[in-house]
Amino acid sequence: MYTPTPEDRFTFGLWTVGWQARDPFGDATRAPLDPVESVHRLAELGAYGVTFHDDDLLAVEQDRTKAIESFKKALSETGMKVPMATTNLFTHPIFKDGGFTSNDRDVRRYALRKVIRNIDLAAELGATTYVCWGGREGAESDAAKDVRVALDRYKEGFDLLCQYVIDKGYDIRFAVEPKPNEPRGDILLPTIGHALAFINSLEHPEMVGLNPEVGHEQMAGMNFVHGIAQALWHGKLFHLDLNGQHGPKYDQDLVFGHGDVKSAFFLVDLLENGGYDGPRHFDYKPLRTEDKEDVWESAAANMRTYLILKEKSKAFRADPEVQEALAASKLTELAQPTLAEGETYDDLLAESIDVDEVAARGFHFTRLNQLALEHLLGVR
Ligand code: GLT
Ligand code: MN
Ligand code: MN
Ligand code: MN
Repeated sequence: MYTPTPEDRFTFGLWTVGWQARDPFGDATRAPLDPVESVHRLAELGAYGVTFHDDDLLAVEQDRTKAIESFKKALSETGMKVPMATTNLFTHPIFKDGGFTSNDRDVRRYALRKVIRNIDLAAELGATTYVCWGGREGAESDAAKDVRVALDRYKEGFDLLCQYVIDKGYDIRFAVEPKPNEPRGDILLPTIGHALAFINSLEHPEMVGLNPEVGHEQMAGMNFVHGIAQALWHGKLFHLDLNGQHGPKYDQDLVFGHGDVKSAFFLVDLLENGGYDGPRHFDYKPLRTEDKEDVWESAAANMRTYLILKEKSKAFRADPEVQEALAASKLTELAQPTLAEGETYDDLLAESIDVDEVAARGFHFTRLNQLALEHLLGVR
């Protein structure tokens, strides 16, 4: 029942299962993983596809041409798709002050070349979303970065890349992935809201949207479900990174649902009913404590959890008591425009109400919340 199939459109970054678990305090606990093996194992588990950074393909084979050939072969043997690709602008020391916004102009020019080269490959593999996570775009000191000027360079980068995609005739849109901090002390475009505002100042705002990640918004103390809802409202939810996080601390990248499970429930409910039709993409890290078989257990756990929550969301919505509680909490009334068709502010101004009577009305949100919790806990 909770067995994933390609129709569920679950996708994984090659860097997730392939993470060797090197952290700031300790060495790798797992050997490098061949992308070919990842494609096969994920396909066996029922995934729809994989996503990759340019450098992920070189995990075990250093020759780019050969690496791409064997990756393509694995894709055609399994039927796995590549809906999204991205660039590694953070591992190599050259990116220590960022890629698009490094103070060093040579670095910025190199970063753009690196992205363009991988966009060609992304297009060739059929990817329609190109993610830009600017993890190194930022600073540790406010003296070290003129943010206004850095945003000029950020915009220049996106404008150039959009023009490249247009000129090549590629069917690709960009998705900005916000994150508040880590690895930089402060990262530019730290939240969904900052990124949405930035996108509006670009030459081709219609070609740029968002790739929000659960943990990144929660690190900033944000409500991820609200952020996703607003991104959908703006037509900007191009893609997303599902994982788990326990509140504002370092980026945990836990298995989906292994952090704030109640938020995960409402997120799945929103994705399934809110008009998102893109891939359900996992960006998590198998725990550093795990061995090479546990990695696949954790990959499967992401998908299984999503499917369980999807079932829970259906049952929640179908429950007559929930429907009654939703109406009692006036969710249907919120969907009604505040002014009726043809009404003006004159009609509004002419009206008077019994303020004390209206103020005394309860919204009964506790009952609704408890019903959701009981569905989630499996007692209803
Ligand atoms: C990196 C980062 C992720 C981004 C990836 C895309 S790479 O692992 O932590 O959140 O989504 O560049
Ligand atoms: Mn991510
Ligand atoms: Mn993360
Ligand atoms: Mn990550």
